Amino acid sequence: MEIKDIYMHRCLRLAENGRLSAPPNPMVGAVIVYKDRIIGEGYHAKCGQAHAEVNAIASVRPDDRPHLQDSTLYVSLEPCAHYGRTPPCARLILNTGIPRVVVGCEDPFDKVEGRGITMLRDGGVQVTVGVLEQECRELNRHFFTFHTKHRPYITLKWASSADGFVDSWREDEAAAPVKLSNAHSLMDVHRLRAYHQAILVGHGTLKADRPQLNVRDWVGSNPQRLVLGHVGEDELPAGFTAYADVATLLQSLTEQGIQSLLVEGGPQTQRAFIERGLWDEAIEELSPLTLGSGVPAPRLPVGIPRKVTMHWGHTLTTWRNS
Ligand code: AOF
Ligand code: ZN
Repeated sequence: MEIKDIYMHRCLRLAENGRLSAPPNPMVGAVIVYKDRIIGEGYHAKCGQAHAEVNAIASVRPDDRPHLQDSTLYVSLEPCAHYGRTPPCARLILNTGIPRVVVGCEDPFDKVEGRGITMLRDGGVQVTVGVLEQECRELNRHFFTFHTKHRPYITLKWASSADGFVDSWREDEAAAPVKLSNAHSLMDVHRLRAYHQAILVGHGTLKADRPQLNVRDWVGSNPQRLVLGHVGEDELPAGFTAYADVATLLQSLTEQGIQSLLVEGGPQTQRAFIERGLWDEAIEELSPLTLGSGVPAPRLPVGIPRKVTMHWGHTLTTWRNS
């Protein structure tokens, strides 16, 4: 691993501190290096607050300030060039006199899209672009998908028995659903919820399971809770919103600036996304329980999973669609 990769790794680790509160802004980390010594670092903690570069520059101690003129700033995302909720970072870097900037990846947001890099180069800064580029894009895959595909990043998630069923056949609508998750995997589900801005089930799951769809077993705020299909006002629990179909739903979420959607519905809802190719990531939690018969789990038209992990007796399999 080259030295620039090591500093970019540090930027990525710093960036992750913003996971729960940076969205819809990206997670970004920055370090300032003077003669192989980190003299400043920062990350973007919350949408509307200071960007990573601003925090990194502010963290430099007074006795290290003169060294800024001969330092390198590493940042996991291209410094911004626009006036948004905060002023442009590229301008701040120029004003600070930092002569070298190493950028993880370009910013796909149409108000930036290379302009930050151009602004720095035009100001005489030596800019290197594309260090741990894949990792930097992967960290902000919700943000990248939203800005390049103009729709939210879609994660499908379901739990299945070892013999491939998501539930038993329930004659009685009031009967409780089979519990496939355990206490540990439930924490994982709630973490996943906290990392998404919206969450969706179908009207079937809403009626049968009465899910709360909130974040109880993890930290973070609740995603916007949505139901797919026609649901009467009187059937809709407080805090839930109903949508007619997949296309209308995605258009509305895009207009609201919602960058990530977690689909936790049953097989019918999952299929509505799978059939249209409208998904980015799918996670199946395989429980050791067997049901013998029941509602079959969804099937994906893709082969090799990206990742398989064992977690307290449950197998988590992740597929990617791109
Ligand atoms: C950076 N460093 O740490 C982040 C950046 O409304 P604002 O001012 O917060 O701008 C939001 C946009 O700025 C966001 O869409 C993305 O393009 C960029 N985020 N840029 O230089 C950062 N978080
Ligand atoms: Zn910025």
